[in-house]
Amino acid sequence: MLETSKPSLREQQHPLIRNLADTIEAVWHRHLDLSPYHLPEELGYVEGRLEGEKLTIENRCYQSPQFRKMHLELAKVGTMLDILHCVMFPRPEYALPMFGCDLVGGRGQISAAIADLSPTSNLTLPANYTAELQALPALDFSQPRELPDWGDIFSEFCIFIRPSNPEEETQFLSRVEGFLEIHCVNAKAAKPVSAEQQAEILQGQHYYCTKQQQNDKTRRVLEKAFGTEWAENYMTTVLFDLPSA
Ligand code: BLA
Repeated sequence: MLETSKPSLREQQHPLIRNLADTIEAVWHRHLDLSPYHLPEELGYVEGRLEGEKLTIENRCYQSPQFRKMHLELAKVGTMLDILHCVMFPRPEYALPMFGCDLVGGRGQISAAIADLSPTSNLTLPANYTAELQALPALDFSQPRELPDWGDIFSEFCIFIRPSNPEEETQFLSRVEGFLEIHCVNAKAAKPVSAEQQAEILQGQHYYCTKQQQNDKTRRVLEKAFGTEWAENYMTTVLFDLPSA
């Protein structure tokens, strides 16, 4: 049975995070044949302390015939920090990009909103993805943000902004929904690839995860609350685990 009750953290999050979490799960349920994906027992729900505030992490994880792991994480640090993190890891037998999304905010304001469909082979997206992503309406955000050095994994369609008003929040939300619709529909139509191509896709996923593990801002939050070793383990086994060959 799939867990259908809403977790408690969601109601306490910034409205954009709450709405995006609901949207992501709605698109997943609409298109994909979901079954549970079991995280290590002790890492589904985690509590720690960061600068005197309670850090709570709530994970939802699914899999489907096309996706090895679909991870939606909500985290909250007292009233300081609200976080949504989501990654869809395709099974390596399909030439599909990685969907990734991160929202970070606090005190009523989202400071970072990022979403992308990132390539896993030759640093280019499949042609049908490129065509469909190009056909989405052009967007104009007033506060674009600059990608960090490790951000070479992201595609030309990556959005990284600080939303500056409710209209921009809505635009961001609908763009993520657009990404997910394109992704789920294409994933369902995807055919398994040759063993040779699988090896290349696995390598692409490895590269993506290795780069994401270099995000010091994520690491620092986790280290401060749970310690260096725990943070390393969490980043490499829960957030960005490398698929086994
Ligand atoms: C940025 N991620 C951040 C920031 C924090 C976190 C505090 C800085 C916010 C800011 O600069 O305004 C923290 N993110 C977390 C934590 C978790 C998390 C603690 O997910 C999990 C528990 N990050 C991802 C994914 C992407 C991503 C999937 O997890 C992209 C698809 C990107 N986050 C991302 C990027 C930055 C960021 C690019 C900016 C990094 C920088 O400016 O150096």
